[in-house]
Amino acid sequence: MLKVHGFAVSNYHNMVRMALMEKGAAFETVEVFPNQNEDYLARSPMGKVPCLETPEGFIAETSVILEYIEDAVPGPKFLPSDAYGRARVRQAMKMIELYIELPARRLFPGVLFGGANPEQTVREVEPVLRRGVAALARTLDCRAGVMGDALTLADFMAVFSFPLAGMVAKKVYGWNMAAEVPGLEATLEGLGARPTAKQLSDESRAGMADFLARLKSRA
Ligand SMILES: N[C@@H](CCC(=O)N[C@@H](CS)C(=O)NCC(=O)O)C(=O)O
Repeated sequence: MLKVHGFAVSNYHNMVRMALMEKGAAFETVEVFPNQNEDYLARSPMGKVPCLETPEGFIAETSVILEYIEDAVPGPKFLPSDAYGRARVRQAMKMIELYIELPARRLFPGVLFGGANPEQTVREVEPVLRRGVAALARTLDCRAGVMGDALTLADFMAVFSFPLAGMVAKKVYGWNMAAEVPGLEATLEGLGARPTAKQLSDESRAGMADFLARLKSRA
């Protein structure tokens, strides 16, 4: 059986788990936190979370894991059947990761983890996020999903990436990021109300206190 290694508060971990849940797949979750132990590095070469344990071995990197799930797990399809449609979904996934998730993450320490964000980081991240959001406004097609009416792999990234990045942008810049992408707020609301996303968000909220205590004990 597939096993997802990660922890409940990780939005990347939840993207993977949502894809498996939406496929209707049976899988196990193994609680692991990012680490640099040799045995974990053999599974996830950067020591990051999540990684997926398959019958043939381990796979790391969320977007790659999502593609593996799409290829290997029976159930509903989350990529269009035509090459251009698939490429458009992959473009959205890459853009969400590179231009929303990664810059927003630079502000997590000050907003989510009880630390402080250096002024320079705060200054650097804003134009990057604004450019990313403007680019996504040109790219996404927000209806039931972020790339049209069908649920796609891009939705599993969007539903865990945008709300957290949006919360950070609101707190640091007083900026309602999602409002700048036509239809995105309603789409995220619909995606977030899916039983799979709701369950994972509830688990993430429930795990937050423990996670913060863990960070504090390691500081
Ligand atoms: N590029 C990785 C990023 C995953 C990632 O950054 N996960 C976080 C937890 S949410 C992590 O492991 N952080 C520890 C680190 O960056 O070393 C992916 O797509 O899976």
